[in-house]
Amino acid sequence: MNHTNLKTLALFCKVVDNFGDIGICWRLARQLHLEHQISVQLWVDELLSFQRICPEVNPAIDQQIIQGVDVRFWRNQELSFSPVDIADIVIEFFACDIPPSYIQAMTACNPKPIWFNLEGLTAEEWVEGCHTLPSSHPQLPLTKYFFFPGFNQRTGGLMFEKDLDQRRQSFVNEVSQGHQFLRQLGAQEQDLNAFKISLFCYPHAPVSGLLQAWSTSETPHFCIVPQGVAQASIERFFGEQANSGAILIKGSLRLLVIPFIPQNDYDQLLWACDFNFVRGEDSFVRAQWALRPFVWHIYPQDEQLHHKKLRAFLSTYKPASSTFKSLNLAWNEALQDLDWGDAWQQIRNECLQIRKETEAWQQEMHRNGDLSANLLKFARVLRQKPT
Ligand code: TRH
Repeated sequence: MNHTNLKTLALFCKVVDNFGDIGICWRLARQLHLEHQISVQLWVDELLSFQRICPEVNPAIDQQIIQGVDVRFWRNQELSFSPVDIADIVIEFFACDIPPSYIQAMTACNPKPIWFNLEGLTAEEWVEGCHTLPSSHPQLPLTKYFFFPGFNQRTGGLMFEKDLDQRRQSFVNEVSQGHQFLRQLGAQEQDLNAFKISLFCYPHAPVSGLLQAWSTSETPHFCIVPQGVAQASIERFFGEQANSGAILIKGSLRLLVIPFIPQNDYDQLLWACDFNFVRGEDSFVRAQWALRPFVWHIYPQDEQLHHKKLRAFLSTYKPASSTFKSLNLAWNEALQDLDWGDAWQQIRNECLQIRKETEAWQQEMHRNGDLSANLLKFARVLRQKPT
């Protein structure tokens, strides 16, 4: 038997909240299947959120093949498994507890599956010491390995598809393609030449200062917001309802509310805009691949832990603009009293420079290797190790 022959993988995803958990797992599952010919089972405990980012998902069925990935509804912890069901590689995302019967069946496999806990992304230094660390099961003869995404070679890197940059480049080189994409979302002709912004943030983002800056700007601004995002703040600012399809207008600002769009389309939205507001983990990484300036709304944590994470990222990230840093800090309430109008004017002047520096950042990140390839490489090393 060829012990390096790892062909099957089970990825367990608990949707804790929002879309990042399934967003990341779906991306990883597709990439492992498409680029590495791995047969992937994706176990998800909540199919409705999945359907929002992938409309092919039918939330009413327990097992379906989507884009080559075997999607299974993770109904409960009582699901029963035997050794033949167990994949060569098992990933639990964000330390979700996989079903006890699955773990029990893992012990009966020979060789035992390679078991990972895929963790969340942070630029903090401590992850370098924890990445790939083994953790023995307290009772069973099984070892689980921590795998951390990250921004340098001492981590698992970031996810990027092989053809991503080529797809992005052909999209941005063909201006009409971007315009056509925006028209389909509901943009009108005058919006296509405005300064285009996509807005994806948590409800507590201090949106009004920026809406004010855009509406009083000397140049036209066009903002695209998925329905439900910052809805209360937007409605307060415009004094109108912000339902899907609405175009809200104030001064130089036109704001279009769109429905949630499929994950691949969301990439195109990032490419089609001049500036992106992103959040969480997955859209934050995709904004970096879009090579546009962005502002990151980090997922809030107790005791302001997220401010530490934000600062760690800002000191790692290549573009040196101090306005970029202030905007990101203020957007996350880690900096008070920012003059949004001045800061916006300033960042607009720096956009070209930031774009250039972002390209260098992207090349550096790509040199760390793609997360899915790094994970498989490490799994193969583990499989060759004598047990
Ligand atoms: O939705 P998020 O805030 O997700 C998460 C979760 O809160 C998670 O629990 C937490 O651990 C993590 O953040 C840090 O943001 P994120 O990560 O950007 O995920 C959003 C996903 O939704 C991403 O894959 C892009 C996708 N998306 C679409 O497919 N269509 C859309 O219209 C939009 C706006 C996003």
